[in-house]
Amino acid sequence: MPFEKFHIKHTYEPGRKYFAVLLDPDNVDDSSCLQLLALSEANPIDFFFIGGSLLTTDNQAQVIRLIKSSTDVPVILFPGNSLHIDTQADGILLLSLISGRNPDFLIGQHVLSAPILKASKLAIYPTGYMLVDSGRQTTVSYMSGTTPIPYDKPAIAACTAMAGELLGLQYIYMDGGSGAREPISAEMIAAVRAAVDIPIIVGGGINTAEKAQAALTAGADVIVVGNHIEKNPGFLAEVSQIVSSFNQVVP
Ligand code: 1GP
Repeated sequence: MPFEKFHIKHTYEPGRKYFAVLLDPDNVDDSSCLQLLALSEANPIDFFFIGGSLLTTDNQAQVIRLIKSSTDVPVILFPGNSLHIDTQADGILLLSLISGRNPDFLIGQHVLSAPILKASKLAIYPTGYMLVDSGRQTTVSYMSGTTPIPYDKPAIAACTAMAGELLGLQYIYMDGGSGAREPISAEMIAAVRAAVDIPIIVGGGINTAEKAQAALTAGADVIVVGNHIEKNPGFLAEVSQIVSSFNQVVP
């Protein structure tokens, strides 16, 4: 079952919603990290995702160390490439960029990573990563040299997710890219939800309570928020509350 390698409280339950806070190691320092850790004590979150498509500092190891020494919230790598693996983390989203046609991000980086991952204790989450156009080029589309799925083409997203599921991938991550102008549409999330049975992670441009709510209502199992929490840490508490209210109605 998804996420089962984590401690029992994080065992995946269908219908339950999850909240991941994404930290880009280039954008946080010890003090902002400690502030978010304190907030996450009072306002439960399910995961810290750590990473970015381009890292320009060597801060990632320190961020992971700090989180691991302060909380038992699982730390999941969200790597831009095989250089971003850090075995201090609990797990890794092993992303195959299935919306793109760049072999390096479909299999190339994975070949480089395989021996390190196999020898590590990291929990591996094989994930079909789908970039969706958000109105402007994002770092990830540029860095990966791939064309995102058009914003208003839910059928393409649904067929791509289906193909990922049929290939054996265990999660779908729909991403508008960090700081996306618009989050992925509810229509596209619902189309992917109807097309696959595996958990769906949704991120990119979620910067209001309404947008978080809309993604969850449309069928996201996990929502990821990065940018807006970096700028406005109090948003962590807001999203935590929304996710909890969804989970209160789970039978
Ligand atoms: C980006 O999905 C993540 O890859 C989160 O996006 O930074 O816009 O919240 P934001």
